[in-house]
Amino acid sequence: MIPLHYAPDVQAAKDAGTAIVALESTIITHGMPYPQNVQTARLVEDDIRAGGATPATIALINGALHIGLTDAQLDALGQAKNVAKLSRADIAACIATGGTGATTVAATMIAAHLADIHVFATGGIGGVHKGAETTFDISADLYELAQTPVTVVAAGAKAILDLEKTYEVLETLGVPVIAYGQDTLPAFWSGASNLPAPLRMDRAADIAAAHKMRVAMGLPGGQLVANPIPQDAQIPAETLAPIIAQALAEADTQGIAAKAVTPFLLGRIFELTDGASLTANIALVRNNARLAAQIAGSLIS
Ligand code: PSU
Ligand code: MN
Repeated sequence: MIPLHYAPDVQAAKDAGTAIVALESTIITHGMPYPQNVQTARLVEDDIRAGGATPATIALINGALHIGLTDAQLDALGQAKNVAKLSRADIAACIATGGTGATTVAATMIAAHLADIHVFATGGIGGVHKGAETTFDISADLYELAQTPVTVVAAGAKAILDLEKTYEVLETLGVPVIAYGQDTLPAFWSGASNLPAPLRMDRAADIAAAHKMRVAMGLPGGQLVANPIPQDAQIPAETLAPIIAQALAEADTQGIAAKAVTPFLLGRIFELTDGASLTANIALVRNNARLAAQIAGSLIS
């Protein structure tokens, strides 16, 4: 038996058949500093409620997969040090041994699917790291999108990545990448990249219809909805480029590898931008939560 624990409001939404949006916890434990991480997690949950859906933040606590966290659980997770970062490779072992950990995009998709939740909002997915031709560092998030039927709303892949290679891999894996309301793919902290979007949709209802059609056709996997950061919150890509380059160079010099790469880069970019990257990250996650609530609403109507 899989130890799935539903928060009371999530259970009530499941029973009533109303809209639910899943949220991940690695962004809380490894993506943002305390206390902004917990504050943001609560704001994002409120945004989803304001959009007419029920938020379900997912984490593993003492071997139980929690679908929806209490305020106390959220706060404890946000303050905890050395929390495990759980992806597809780790999640079953961690449950089986009674562990505690935060779920990445990949692990959150797995948990959301087990909980029969179809829409999930986050900041930016993992992808192909720069230099992957030597490191082979490609996020498990991409392969999860290819096999687990959850629509993930993100501001695209994080701009610390090789975006061109990331979208090539998604195309190879047959993952629909839908830019919301524009013809180019967004670039996380920046509204647009120079990459054309494979698909564009302007209405949440169309995204929901495409999700349903994939299920009806028996196509495995989910969809990536690439939702640009609100214009007034974005940081121009030219401003960020030298900062990202510096953070990448430092990661290389310090031998940062595997799971530590993304948290290290986000942390350094936060420091090098005097917190501006975090402000933008908060704005884009909230924007994704609002769109995800609309998609989840469209899916049930
Ligand atoms: N979105 C954010 N910040 C984050 C993440 C997403 O705004 O920190 C997390 C997600 O959990 C994603 C992970 O799955 O970063 C990517 O990690 P990696 O590159 O090691 O696969
Ligand atoms: Mn990696």
